[in-house]
Order: sequence, then structure tokens, then C-alpha cells
Amino acid sequence: MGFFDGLISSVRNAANKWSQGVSNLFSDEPVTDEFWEELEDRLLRGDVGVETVEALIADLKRTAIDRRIARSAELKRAFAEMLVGYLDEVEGMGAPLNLSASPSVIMLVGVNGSGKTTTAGKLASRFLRQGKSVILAAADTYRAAAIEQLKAWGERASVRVVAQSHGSDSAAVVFDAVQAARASGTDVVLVDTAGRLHTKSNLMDELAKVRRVVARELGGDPAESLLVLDSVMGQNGFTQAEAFNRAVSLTGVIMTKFDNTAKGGIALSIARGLRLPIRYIGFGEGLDDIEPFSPRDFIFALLGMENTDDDNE
Ligand SMILES: Nc1nc2c(ncn2[C@@H]2O[C@H](COP(=O)(O)OP(=O)(O)OP(=O)(O)O)[C@@H](O)[C@H]2O)c(=O)[nH]1
Ligand SMILES: [Mg+2]
Repeated sequence: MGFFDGLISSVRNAANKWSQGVSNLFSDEPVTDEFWEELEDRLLRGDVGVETVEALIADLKRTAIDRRIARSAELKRAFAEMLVGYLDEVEGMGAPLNLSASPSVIMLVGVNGSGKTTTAGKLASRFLRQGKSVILAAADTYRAAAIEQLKAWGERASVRVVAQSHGSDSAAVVFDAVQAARASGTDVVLVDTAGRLHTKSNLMDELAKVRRVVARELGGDPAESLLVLDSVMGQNGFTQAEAFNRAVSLTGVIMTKFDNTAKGGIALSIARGLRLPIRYIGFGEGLDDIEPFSPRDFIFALLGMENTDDDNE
């Protein structure tokens, strides 16, 4: 269970749309040129990304020849295993967040509305349940209602929020939060940063500055710099990830809004294209709507397949 309790219906929801696109293509029909063309087309529409699609098709064709596969249905499990393999190849894929430092500072970054504040609340609640003490740092001093929004999440999760006034320097807020964590022996500082367009270099520079201030104060890098990525973004998510990675050296990605997307393929594109590990997946607006990312469970759910060894789907 675990990964699936709340998530399965969300991934399956995305899977249904994917299924119509990709999964249903595997049938009792022979493997023809048309099958390959159609698979390529549907994967591209599912936001898997051109290079990944090309590699996938080439790998799968080889498997079809090696195993003398006649019907495309016989390729489906190999296809699923290949996708899992592509994700597992990336170091840290699905790994728990690094909470070894004290305090462990976790920066959440991303474009406007991707789900950073919500994710901060969800993670705070999770860490608390794992017996960790947590401080939320209201580093979004830019948007008027942002501080109140984080405070509401703090209340919901029963976690302290360190904030200054609207318009103050966000690096100073993080500095404060780290000091407060040290003074109180708090394990984790979750930093909710302001949403910003990845194409605005001044805003990206500001984010890099926040990170530098944290690093100077800690005497080393923050424990994690995570991109909070709206899965609905599809391929645009890839461009965002690239830009944020340049600015703050990401240690991973949290995919949100999986309950709303038909674009599960973006996970593959990010993994293979950027070698960035996906760490968590969010699938709703509630406190508990987040789970650690599991490549195998994710792919099998996405393809609407049972994740068991004796399954011959
Ligand atoms: N359905 C769904 N909605 C989500 C999820 N995560 C966040 N949201 C919603 O998305 C909207 C934006 O979420 P926020 O957490 O405020 O996003 P943000 O990145 O902090 O936004 P800015 O601070 O403005 O950049 C809110 O309405 C959230 O309830 C999710 O996993 N699923
Ligand atoms: Mg926010």
C-alpha cells in the first residue's frame, strides 16, 4: 500500500487518460510499423519528451526482436519495466529527503501557483508525524496574502511559522528562521519562497541570493532545494526545471496536482532529460495528499497494470 492509499485514484485518473493514449495500444494485434508510429505519437502527446520517446522506441524494438514478440500485448510488461528503469537510473529517485543536518533547511521553489505553500504545509505535517520538529519560514514576502496563507497551513499542521512583514527581505526571513531553529533545537526548516517566472532573470537572481544567504549561515548548502512542479504544465515543466536548476542547483522535484493531470509523462522527461530525482508527489489540496515517489508503483498505476510479478497483462 503506502504510495497508493490516496494516490492510486489520482494516478489512475491520469492513467485513464494515458491508457486511452498509450496503454490500450498494446493488444492482440501484431507488432507492425503502424504500431510503432502510433506508440511514438501517443507518447509524445503524453508529454514524455522527444529524446526519451526515441530512446524508448529503440529499446522496445530491440526487445521485440530479441524475444521474437508477435503481439503487442506481450510487449506491455517490458515497456513498463523500461519506464521504471529510466526513472530508477536517476540517482536519488524516490529517495527520502535528507534530514541529517540540524537544522535541515529545505527550500521549496517554483513558478507562481505551482503548489509551494501547500506542499510546505503537507511536508510539515508529515515530518511532524515522523517525530521531527519543524519551522515554516515565510520567505514569500512578495505576494500580499502569502504570509497569512502559510500561517493558516502552520495552524493546520500545528507547526510554528517564522515570518516578517510583507515586503521585507526574504533572505532575512530565512536567516531568522535558521536562528530560531538553532535556538530551539528544531530539526527541519521548510522555506516557502515566492513564486516567480523562470524567465525573469532578476527574480531568479534573487532566489539564488536567498540560497547563498542560507548557505553562508549554515556553513554549507541547504539540505534540499526542491522544485515544486505543477504536473499539469507538461513539457513547459521541463523548461522551468532547467531554469530553476541553474539558479539554485536543485536536489529534486516534487510533482503536484497529479489529481488534475493527464501528463504523467513529464516525470520521465524530467528524469531522463535533467537527471533530477522526483522525491514526492502531491495529489490534492488536503494535508495528507502527498506521498513519497515510487517509480515502480507510479509507472504501473499510470499504465493501469497490477504491480505483481506473476501478472501477464
Ligand atoms: N488539486 C490540487 N490542487 C493543488 C495541489 N497543490 C496545490 N494545489 C492548489 O493550487 C493552488 C496554488 O497552490 P499554492 O500552494 O498556493 O501555490 P504556490 O506555489 O505557493 O503559489 P504562489 O505562492 O502564488 O507562487 C491552490 O489553490 C492549491 O490549493 C494538488 O496537489 N492538487
Ligand atoms: Mg505560495
